[in-house]
Amino acid sequence: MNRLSSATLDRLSDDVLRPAYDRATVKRGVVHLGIGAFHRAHQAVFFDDVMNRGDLRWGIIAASLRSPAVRDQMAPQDGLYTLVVRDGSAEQARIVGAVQDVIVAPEAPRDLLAALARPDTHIVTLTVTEKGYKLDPATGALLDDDPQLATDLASLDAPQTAPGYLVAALAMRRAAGLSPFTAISCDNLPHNGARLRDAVLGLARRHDPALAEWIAARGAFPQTMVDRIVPATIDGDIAALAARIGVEDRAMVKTEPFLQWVIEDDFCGPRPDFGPGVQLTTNVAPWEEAKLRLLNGAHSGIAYLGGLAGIDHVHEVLGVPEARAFVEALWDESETTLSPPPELDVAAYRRDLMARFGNPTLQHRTRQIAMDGSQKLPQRLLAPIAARRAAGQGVGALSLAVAGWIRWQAGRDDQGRAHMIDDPLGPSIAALLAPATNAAERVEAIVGSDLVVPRALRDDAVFRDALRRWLDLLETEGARAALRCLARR
Ligand code: CS2
Repeated sequence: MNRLSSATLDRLSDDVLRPAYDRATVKRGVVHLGIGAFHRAHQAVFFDDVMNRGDLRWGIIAASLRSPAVRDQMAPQDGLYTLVVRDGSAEQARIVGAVQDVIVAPEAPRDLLAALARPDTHIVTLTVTEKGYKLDPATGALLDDDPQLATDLASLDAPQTAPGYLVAALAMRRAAGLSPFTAISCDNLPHNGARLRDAVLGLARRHDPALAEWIAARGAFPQTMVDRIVPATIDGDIAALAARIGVEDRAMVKTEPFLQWVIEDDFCGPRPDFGPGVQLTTNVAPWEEAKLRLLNGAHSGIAYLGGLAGIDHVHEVLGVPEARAFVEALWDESETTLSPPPELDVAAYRRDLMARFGNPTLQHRTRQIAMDGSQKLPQRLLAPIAARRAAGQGVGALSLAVAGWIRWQAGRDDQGRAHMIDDPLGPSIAALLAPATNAAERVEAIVGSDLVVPRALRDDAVFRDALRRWLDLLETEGARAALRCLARR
């Protein structure tokens, strides 16, 4: 079967939407670091929308910082891919034309630096996942002992990290008399703009304090809240799409209809008129906190408890009444720690979230969400736990989710099926847990170290006791029993 490409665009079935602009005349105003499925289903779609409306400055040069896989999928397709939006019953297919080129950074570091340093590059977006910022998840300090960061601290000739690329390119821009670009973190980190700025300035300072000052004075790192559920594509998705549209697309992404981007209105250069779906605001933090603690917090709880119960997909977990009750209980707890923006109706948001999680056509795997737990737990679960404990409140459901994460580290679910621990701190966590012989000792090992759990919670007896009881129950009777126990309370 033919591949999707510029040459085969006109062979697609009529119901497939395609770019309304001439891709050959597009300027490349955006560089994206970390081209995974999320970028293709989120930021790239907004830039595609802008160009469909006629402003052609916002083509994207995207980069993979590690693997050639996405370039190998997209290059034979001239950067084209299909966005498949599934609402639970019907699906809509749209060809996105915004990505003009994909660079594999380790193969061509100079090309990526040149792209970042081009005068036309006004915006740099990043989806490098929580661990890509090279900051300690518990303290936020630059991870001096990270081997890739150590390389970038020594030299920026061929950067290894996202902050390394930004610093090296900003130095080139400064030397060429250009302005900095606006660097927009699109990862699920609290204060993601400030974190990116910290990482960039921290690294720049170690190389050239004057450069750091220039970036601090002239650059911009707006904070953002990004939201769209984008499950990893599986082979069956590619085959089903090929049967439907008549060409094969190995770079397709599947997603839900929901799409939201809240961006702090702090740009140091040109920006597009983003249009619907993007909110520009002065205060992103309350949006971000609500999304991290409600959507992502529940997601992590669902991933560990559902995964332990041997359930493969999010919507199937929510088919278990006790699991739904657990999600509601977790939200009841987290909600009290929020200061939601006036425009956010939390009750409606919770109802919508439950419906989004229940979308049966997304096939969102619990194991996908379970990865990188050490990087996710602090903002999703441990921060609301700390806030509730500081107010003297209970943390029953939130600590069940954390106990689920500890149990997950054993590498087997309740049926004994093995899973990988895909986490940059996996080996350190395994080393912490190795000497422990029972649930109480495992909790002591995790809570007593500052690897993931913040210090404020170290001596909190209520939190420790809750964790100990849940972990014991998870180890002896399993996740379904623990969920039933929570539902009876
Ligand atoms: C998920 C997120 O994998 C995960 O950790 O919680 O990717 C989630 O789907 C998105 O943040 C939704 O906006």
